[in-house]
Amino acid sequence: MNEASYTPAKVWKWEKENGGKFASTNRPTAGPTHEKVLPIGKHPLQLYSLATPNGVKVTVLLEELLALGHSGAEYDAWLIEIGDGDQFGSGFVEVNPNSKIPALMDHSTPTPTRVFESGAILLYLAEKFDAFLPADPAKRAECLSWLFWQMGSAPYLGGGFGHFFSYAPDKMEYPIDRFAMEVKRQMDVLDRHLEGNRYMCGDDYTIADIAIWPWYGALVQGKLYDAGEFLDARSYTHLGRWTDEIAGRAAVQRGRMVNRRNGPLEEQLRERHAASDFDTQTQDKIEGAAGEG
Ligand SMILES: N[C@@H](CCC(=O)N[C@@H](CS)C(=O)NCC(=O)O)C(=O)O
Repeated sequence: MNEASYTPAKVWKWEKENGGKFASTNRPTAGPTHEKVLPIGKHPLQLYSLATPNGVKVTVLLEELLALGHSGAEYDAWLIEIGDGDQFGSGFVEVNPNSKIPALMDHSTPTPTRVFESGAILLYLAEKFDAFLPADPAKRAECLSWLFWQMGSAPYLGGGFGHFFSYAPDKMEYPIDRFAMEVKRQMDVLDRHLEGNRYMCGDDYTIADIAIWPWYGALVQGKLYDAGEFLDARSYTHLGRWTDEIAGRAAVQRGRMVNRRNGPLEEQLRERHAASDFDTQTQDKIEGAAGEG
């Protein structure tokens, strides 16, 4: 496809073979494509997810809640393979009609409660356990402002910059340039704010940090779209300081392993059903045991 020669048709039609990563799963319609019942484990919270930045937000918060001693935050994390279309199974669509991970079912309520959209899940869990969300109205407003800033901003980073820089079949200057400019502006917003604040909402680590770190922290660490150098991400030094501090938290290190399908095998805990799984069920151990048999 040559961007300069493209004239849109009068009415858009779905060309299934438009190329690019995810071309086989992306489609212009909603609803289930096949029947599939979701598994339910023994814990109150059932998470259906994958360790993309949006998925990692939730597993980090759950691990942080457990680290604080909230045993009600025990969870089963089931793997949803979005590349295989699991998000279009009937059971998943019942939990999230928008067919995107992460999706959560809370079985501790009188009737099970479904929650979808990572921001809604973070807020639901923070309110349920009264943690990582300030009680003071002004601080709470600041925290929610940054939480919703992330929800509105990350699509320009992922769906805009990431898509055209990394996934599109051709490298096209116009969209890459436009979205790189916006992502650099967003990093500057964060950098200026973090110059005077330890965390996004001041002295306390909150769900705003938990939402923003998996996207913008990963970018600074060079783990997202291999774009750290292109965007000169390490030049945002306050953002870098915040990134490194959060990366050092034990719960963050555990959370980013859950439902992971890429990277070193010892960092992949594809499903999580117990705290001990981090010691016994990582992919290096599972494949090692299979090799011995
Ligand atoms: N706004 C949503 C975005 C969720 C989202 O985009 N999830 C992606 C993975 S990061 C997904 O499930 N994609 C599958 C698809 O689009 O079919 C949230 O924050 O939860």
